[in-house]
Amino acid sequence: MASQNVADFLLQRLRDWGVEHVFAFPGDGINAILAAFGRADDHPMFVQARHEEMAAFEAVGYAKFGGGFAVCMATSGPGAIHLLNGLYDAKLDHVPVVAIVGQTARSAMGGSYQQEVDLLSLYKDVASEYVEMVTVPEQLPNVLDRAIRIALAEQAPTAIIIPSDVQELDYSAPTHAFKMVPSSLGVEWPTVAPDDAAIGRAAEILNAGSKVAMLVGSGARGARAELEQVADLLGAGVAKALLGKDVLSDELPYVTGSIGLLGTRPSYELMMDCDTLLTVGSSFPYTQFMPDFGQARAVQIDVDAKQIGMRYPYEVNLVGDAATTLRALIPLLQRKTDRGWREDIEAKVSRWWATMQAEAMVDADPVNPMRLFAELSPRLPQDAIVTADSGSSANWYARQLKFHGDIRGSLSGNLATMGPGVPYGIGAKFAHPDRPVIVFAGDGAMQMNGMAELITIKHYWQQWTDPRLVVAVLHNNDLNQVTWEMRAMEGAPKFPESQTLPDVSYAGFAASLGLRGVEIDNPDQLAGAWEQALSADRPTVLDVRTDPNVPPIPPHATFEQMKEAASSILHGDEDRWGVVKEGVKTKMQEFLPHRER
Ligand SMILES: Cc1ncc(C[n+]2csc(CCOP(=O)(O)OP(=O)(O)O)c2C)c(N)n1
Ligand SMILES: [Mg+2]
Repeated sequence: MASQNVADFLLQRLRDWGVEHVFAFPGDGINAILAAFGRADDHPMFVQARHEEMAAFEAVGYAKFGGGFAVCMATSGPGAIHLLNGLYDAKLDHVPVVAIVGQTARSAMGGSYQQEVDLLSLYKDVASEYVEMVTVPEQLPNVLDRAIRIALAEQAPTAIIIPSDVQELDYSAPTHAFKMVPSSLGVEWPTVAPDDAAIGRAAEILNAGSKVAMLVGSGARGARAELEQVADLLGAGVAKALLGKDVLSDELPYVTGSIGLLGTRPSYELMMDCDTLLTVGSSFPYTQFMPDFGQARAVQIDVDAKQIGMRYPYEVNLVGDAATTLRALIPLLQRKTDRGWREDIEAKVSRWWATMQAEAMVDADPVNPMRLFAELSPRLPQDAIVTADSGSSANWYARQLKFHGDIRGSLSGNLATMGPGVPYGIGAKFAHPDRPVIVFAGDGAMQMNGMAELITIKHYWQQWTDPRLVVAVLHNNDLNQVTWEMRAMEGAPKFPESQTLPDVSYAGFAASLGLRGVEIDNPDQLAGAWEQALSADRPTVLDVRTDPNVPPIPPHATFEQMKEAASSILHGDEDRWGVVKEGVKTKMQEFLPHRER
């Protein structure tokens, strides 16, 4: 057998771990690995992004929707630096991503050499769970295997750095000798079962309450039946953290939807009025949307002891797998006989959905962005995967879309970075080429990253068994989410120099790539546009002229606060901002009646 170099072994080991795709961009720091991809007939597949940050986002999307871990790769220096934002997205949302990066040759290291960056120091924070440089071949299996196992065990990004000359060395395995560290493949995970006594104490608290609220997050994924049973026994309402939007169906009448600034009024009231709180698999950070201290007795369930016990003064912090822990709890729970609390929640939820529908139907200039989402909602395929970028679309994703069935959805929850919408969609397509994927992205996010990644879509879509990938662009010529944050939090008017975007035709750009590009400037086009995009034979870009004056009203805003906000916008520097303010004020007043209570 021809001798195998380190790069060949690296790819061999990735294949042994079942890795099918590597999201990457080339450079001479990884040239030997590229050559190895060639010798291996592109197995695993080298998925070429336009930019290393996009490669990292694609890996995050792939792991979020595909399960397991994902691999991204970049060259030394600039390539490794470009990966960082995507890797931080993985770190903050607890996603296992293994980054493999090149480094200058060992002979040059420490010589202030071209493209030489101290990558161990640079990656120390983002890959704090594990980052290691491979300097001799015998190290490789152990370092790679650990990077993978630790990424999975800690649900975190890890990184391995391989100097370019090491990649070219003949591979030699660790031997049965002093200072050699052999390694093996695979890992079998335990089910983390809760402690019996703690389950008893948790049940006592949950049985004692009469107004139970549940808060579920992405850590509760896979525990759908158990959550439904517990909610039924406790007569509880269930609010969902943004990353857990797909863990429980919005068709259940007691599911109050998203929580927080992007959340719903029934979730807000659920938390404000409850006397008992059960949190499962969520570390939703915003205390002001949680019950007041001393108001509720609370129990938290989380599989990760490092994440438990924060955010609220919980009485019992139960470490355990969500489904297993809930199953242990169920026999000890007494069914609440008074269903008044539950009935009240259900009435609020049904009123709220009607409010959302009414808000989506308010006329705007030209298209109300909420209507874009509202028209999709009833047309969402049962197996759809939905992503949203950071921007105003995150509000409408959270509030307007009714998830049900096996629909999956995600966004950059904790880093809240701009730019992952389209690359997450691409990652989703590689993880599930047979499922339709829908991306919502602002025009700012498209100009930052999304347009370049449409080129990646052009490059690969014909390989996907289901060609449906819809990118809906909220074309408002504004960095709208920040414009609204400035209005609401700074009381400041829009500053066009920072907020207004140059006008670009997203449909035209898509068409130039051979994708479907559809311009929409009339809300009556939306229904048909979704239907066509969801039955098209290729990816579609919906270029929707949305109105930047439609306010993302927070769930807890009262009618009075809304009126005040509208008037404070009006009483600024008329000369410069008058036209915009007039439009905003009128629009806000149109929304007020729907929030009156
Ligand atoms: C990398 C990065 N830069 C800046 C921000 C701050 N930010 C959050 S949303 C937003 C505006 C997004 O604008 P756009 O994509 O056009 O969406 P819109 O809100 O207009 O729908 C900005 C600048 C961020 N979250 N991430
Ligand atoms: Mg915008």
